[in-house]
Amino acid sequence: MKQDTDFIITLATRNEGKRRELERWLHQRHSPIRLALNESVGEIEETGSTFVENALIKAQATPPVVPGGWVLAEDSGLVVDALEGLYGLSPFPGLKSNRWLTPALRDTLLAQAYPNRMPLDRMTDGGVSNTDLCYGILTLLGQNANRSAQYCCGMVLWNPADGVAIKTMESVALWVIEGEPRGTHGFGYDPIMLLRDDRGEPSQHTIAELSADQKNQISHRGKAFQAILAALANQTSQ
Ligand code: ITT
Repeated sequence: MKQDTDFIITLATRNEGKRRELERWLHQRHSPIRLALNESVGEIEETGSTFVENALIKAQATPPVVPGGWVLAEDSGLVVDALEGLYGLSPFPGLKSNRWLTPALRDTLLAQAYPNRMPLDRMTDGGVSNTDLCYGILTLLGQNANRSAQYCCGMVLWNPADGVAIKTMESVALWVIEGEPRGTHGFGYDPIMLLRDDRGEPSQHTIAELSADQKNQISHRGKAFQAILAALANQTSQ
């Protein structure tokens, strides 16, 4: 990185939660890198068969806001071991974490289990809320004792000027709670997810009950960003 403009990386996402987490991650580390959004990019069809393939598709569909600059994209999702193969998704919900629950399926699945569930929060592109997605997973798991899960993140840093792509894939081990979603931080499935330590023991608090800094220290996204920036530093120092 030689010029000031090289410190601006264009972030290819429409998800506010992801943007907030990555900016906070850079801020905590006093990094000179700044993230910019390219507001002119609409929804990008995710047609890949892996998280990394989808991240590359998003990166390549997003022109950098700085000529010659890098573009960062990630595709992430939840994997629930006991629900493997459900609705033809392997892993489940995997690449479809944001889209597996249609409004019709939500109404069938949740009407009986949670007739008095909380009002809708942020709507996903699929027309259901993050709260619905959480209740959907809880309903499908029911009393199942196997509550093992992972967050996965495929991340790509892409330079359209020279066609270079730096790629990584990271995950963190989780455990799905029993009972009601808890916590207001983070986004997506965080209110129903506990972290697991090295011995596989679930934490006491859900990820949505952690502060932004605490989540950033352990998140799949933070781990992926760390690996990408290390590879970039390695490349630019050669
Ligand atoms: P972009 O494609 O615009 O980046 P998106 O929300 O559609 O935004 P993905 O296709 O990568 O992003 O879907 C990821 C979904 O997986 C996300 O919307 C959440 O439901 C879930 N997810 C991923 N990371 C998460 C996290 O850190 N905490 C909670 N849920 C997460």
